[in-house]
Amino acid sequence: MKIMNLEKGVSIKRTVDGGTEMQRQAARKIIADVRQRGDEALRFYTEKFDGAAPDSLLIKREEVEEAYKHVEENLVEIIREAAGRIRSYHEKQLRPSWMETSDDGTILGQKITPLDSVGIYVPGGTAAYPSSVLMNVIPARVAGVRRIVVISPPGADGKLPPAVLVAADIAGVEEIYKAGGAQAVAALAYGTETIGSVDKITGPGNIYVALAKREVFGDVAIDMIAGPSEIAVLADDTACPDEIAADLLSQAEHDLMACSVLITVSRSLAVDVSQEVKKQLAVLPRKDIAGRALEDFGAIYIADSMEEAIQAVNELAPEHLEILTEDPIEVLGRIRHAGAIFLGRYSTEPVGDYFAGPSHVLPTNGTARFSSPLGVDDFQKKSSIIRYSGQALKEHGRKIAGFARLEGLEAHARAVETRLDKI
Ligand code: HSO
Ligand code: ZN
Repeated sequence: MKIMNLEKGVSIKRTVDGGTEMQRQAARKIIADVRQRGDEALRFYTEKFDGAAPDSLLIKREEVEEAYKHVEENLVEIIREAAGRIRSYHEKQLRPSWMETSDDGTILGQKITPLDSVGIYVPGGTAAYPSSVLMNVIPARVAGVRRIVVISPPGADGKLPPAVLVAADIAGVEEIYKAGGAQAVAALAYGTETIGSVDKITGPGNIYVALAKREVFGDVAIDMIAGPSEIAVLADDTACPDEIAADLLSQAEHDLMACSVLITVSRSLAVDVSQEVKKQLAVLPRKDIAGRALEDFGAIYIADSMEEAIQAVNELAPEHLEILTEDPIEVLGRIRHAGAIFLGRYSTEPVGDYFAGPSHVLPTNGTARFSSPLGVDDFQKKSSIIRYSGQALKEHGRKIAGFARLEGLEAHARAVETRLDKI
């Protein structure tokens, strides 16, 4: 990995793939076709892009039962335990509706209602992660969403990976469909004969899924458009180079465009980590992906002071931040922007990917400056509650009518005044 002095902050070329005009048009065409021809179009594109012609778009209960036979029992147990931890974490995010009564009888409040239905897109191929099924479905379930649909492209054998089916079942999903790409997003957004439309679509996917999500946004809600994984490690000379190298590689193996950086105040640590990365990369099964990602988007920065290092982290606003310094809690107070923050050497990033409890669906590409991890809030919405008493309207009615006339809205003013006359 290249070692650089952190002089004027971090400079990582973040390429957000907005797709080409041709790809955008292709996504639009598929969406229009699914809107028009429904299931028939879904089957057509599934055969064309996934090479499979599933007999049924809906996964039958027997297929789920069968899937359990293909996942080792102890792994099923691990998925269950992870699900339990993710559930307990998200239960802490639940907020009650509230109402407050003032002395004059005014009641103000906020009513929280779960979304009626959500569709969770699960990518296919080597990116079909059962952990991501849990990390999307469980926050939605805890939020109280009644209908949760999972949709994922089948392999050429017409099937979904057994571990994905098992994870969906453990998370309590009863509706799973085989379809992928823009066609799956269109089906979720507008519905087909088989698939009922949903109110919100979440989950990562390839460029066509991302483009389709942008396209249907407004008719349905979507979550964030997630970019490739990122990790920033902030370390001083108390950290272990082999552990940092392993953590940088853990995210680099995700994607050719994954971004792993170390920011440190110790030159000797920088050199040691760079050597360790080389050593560990050589024996990694996904060394081609991780190696390219590190070369193109990885870097080790040496800062003059912890102050400067922290400023660089805040500029980067990384998806994952590991703080490996003598006193991580003290540093934590100075971090403003990061999706998930891991404190100390035993909190290696994969602990969060699989098990600790927070969702691993996190803001990427610097969007941690203004957005948050996926959570219960993403699957609920709020209604404001207003109840004015006669006494309250009597006291404030003239002011309200005055405000309305300031805007030239006479009917607004009169709506208030018809009542005022009767109090
Ligand atoms: N680190 C990824 C999530 C993931 N890791 C899934 C392993 N499986 C999110 O940035
Ligand atoms: Zn990961």
